[in-house]
Amino acid sequence: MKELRIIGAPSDLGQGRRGVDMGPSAIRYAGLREKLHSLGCVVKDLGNIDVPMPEMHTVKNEKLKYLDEVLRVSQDLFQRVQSVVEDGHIPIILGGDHSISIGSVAGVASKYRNVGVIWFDAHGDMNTEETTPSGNIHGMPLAVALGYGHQQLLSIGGFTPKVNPKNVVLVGARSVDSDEVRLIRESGIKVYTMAEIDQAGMGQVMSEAIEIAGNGTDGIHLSLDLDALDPMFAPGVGTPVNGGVTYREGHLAMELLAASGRLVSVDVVEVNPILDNRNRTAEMAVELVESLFGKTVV
Ligand code: EXY
Ligand code: MN
Ligand code: MN
Ligand code: MN
Repeated sequence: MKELRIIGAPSDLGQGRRGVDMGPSAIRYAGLREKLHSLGCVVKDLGNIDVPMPEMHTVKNEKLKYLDEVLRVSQDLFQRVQSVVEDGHIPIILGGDHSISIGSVAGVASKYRNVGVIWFDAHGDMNTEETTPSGNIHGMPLAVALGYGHQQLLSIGGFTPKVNPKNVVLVGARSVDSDEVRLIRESGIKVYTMAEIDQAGMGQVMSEAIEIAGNGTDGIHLSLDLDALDPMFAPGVGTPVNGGVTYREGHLAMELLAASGRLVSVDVVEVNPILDNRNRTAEMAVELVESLFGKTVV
């Protein structure tokens, strides 16, 4: 029976909207550990990694905001996640913005050198310092995992790339920058935009995504960005985009992943309780993770 390990990564350094550093607390407040325990999971909460407080007005790297601090968070999270997967446990990494996946994917891939990835996101997260429109590193973690971007970000974990593009699937995309599109096409990853989900249905899309990320790999890392959900169901995110995944589509995706038995790790990112009312986005996140670990309606 695989055991679950919760790791909080309360970083808002990858983007400009304060509050997402409280994501781990909001998710814990929504009862993540207790609900997984009541599903029969063995779950331990390992607490949070340290996140540095940047000095005021220290714009060292014009292009990449808070680069030095993001590097420290990534290295620390890499080590924490690596020790959990080395123990044979499943890490549940709580963001924090999506830049934390630079460290989490490195930690997972250090053990599972042939890990597949399902990137559940409204965005491409495939920008580099050449293409970024914002300088926010939370728009870059998938590019970094694939070996594109700033050398210091790629060097986290001591190896690059972290993943093979033929086993990487982006699901839910509906807000991708024009320069990002070129890199996405060049990289060779598989993309299911909301249009494909509308046409084929989430069931078909996720079955294909699980096949792509899970066939012939060491397992699947799910990077769950709550902004993949329609803002109706996950309003408390820093970069909301209308026309997203519905409540049931989100659960179906998690239920199919649970049934596949191929999950080895999961990020849960971009929950910003300051932008929410009544903690709905964190509660949505917890519900999805419950479905990911086997909660069924029956
Ligand atoms: N593509 C835009 C940028 O790079 O700034 C927006 C990125 C949003 C990223 C969120 C985490 O998914
Ligand atoms: Mn153990
Ligand atoms: Mn993202
Ligand atoms: Mn996103």
